[in-house]
Amino acid sequence: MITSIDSVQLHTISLPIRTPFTTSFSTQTVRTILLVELRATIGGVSVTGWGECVALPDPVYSAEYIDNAREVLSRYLVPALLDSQHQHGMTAETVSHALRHIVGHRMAKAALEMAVLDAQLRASGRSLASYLGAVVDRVPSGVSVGIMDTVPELLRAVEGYLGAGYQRIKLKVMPGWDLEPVAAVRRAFGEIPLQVDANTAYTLQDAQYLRRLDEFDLLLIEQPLGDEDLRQHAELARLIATPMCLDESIVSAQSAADAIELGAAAVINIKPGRVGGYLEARRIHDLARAHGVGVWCGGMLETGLGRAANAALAALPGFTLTGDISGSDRFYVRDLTEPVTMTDGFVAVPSEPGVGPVPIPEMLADLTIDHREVALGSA
Ligand code: OSB
Ligand code: MG
Repeated sequence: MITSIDSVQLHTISLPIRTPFTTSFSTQTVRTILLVELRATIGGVSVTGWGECVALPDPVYSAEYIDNAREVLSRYLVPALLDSQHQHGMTAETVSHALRHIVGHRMAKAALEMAVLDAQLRASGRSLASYLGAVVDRVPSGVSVGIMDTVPELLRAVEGYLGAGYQRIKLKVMPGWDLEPVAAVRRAFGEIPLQVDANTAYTLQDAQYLRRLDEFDLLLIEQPLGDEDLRQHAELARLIATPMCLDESIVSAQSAADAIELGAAAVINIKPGRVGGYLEARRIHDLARAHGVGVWCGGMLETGLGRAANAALAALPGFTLTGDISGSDRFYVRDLTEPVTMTDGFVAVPSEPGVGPVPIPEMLADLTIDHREVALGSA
């Protein structure tokens, strides 16, 4: 039980990205990230927990965006958490319940829950991996490759990632950048594990066109249609042979259950931030596993904090597909934390207490573009 929440600070940092990362919805050249630093007293010990919010600067992947996450955290979520803590006490397991009357804002809620969970685990000396039920000490590492200006440029990038040891390549696609780059990568590199991600760029009218991807023997196609198009995804899944994987559409265990029941998802990309936190992510894992639906852990260009936490989640037994858990150097020359490294195609699952890594104070100071302490008031 958490005795008291002593302070909550919101840090916004700006991390330069090595090379621009283009998806069907945007090009990122820096990763602006909101972090939650929570100090609490637990069993007489003062501990600090860190949470990383995966929201992007603009509402182009999800409705949430960084400025709105900062606002909802300071104005609603942190006060609601304090209020609940004063009335009923609190553990990481009760955070989502304490915040349930605030509609939506799952990425902001996930960051706060992650900070509480990190603090709680640090106080008890337990790792996130052990807490979640990890069964392996390293996870296979896949890489998400952005949309490029030319096919030769893409082939050079893929060659570099394969040479570095990445075990699976995911190509970002969109209308105008789909069959040709996929065919070129297949031709150049043979039977490598390959999949594509459209980030909602198509409609069901493209079904016959998307069927032409079947000949490339892809592991899956990720989120070809809109985030609310569950029924259409089910229909598309019946029209094409490539396994259907959902990302944006899955925002909770409930939507995962619906997608599975409808036949809209043969595979699920689990992103803890998108679904409200690591605990809901584990529920989706459990549900999918019970239904024989494979899951893998997605990424949102996390710093070492979120990257290490994702590696812990991906160590659960239902994560049967290689996730987007790359080394820090996939995106960052210097990470906020000690870098997460990919070795021989694997990322190690941290065994230190809590999430594992913590921000390097000098890096945090150098990268910070906004810092505020949430007024805890007298609740
Ligand atoms: O759709 O999986 C996605 C990055 C930002 C937003 C959405 C997505 C992605 C990625 C990158 O594909 C995954 C990573 O962090 O390596
Ligand atoms: Mg995706």
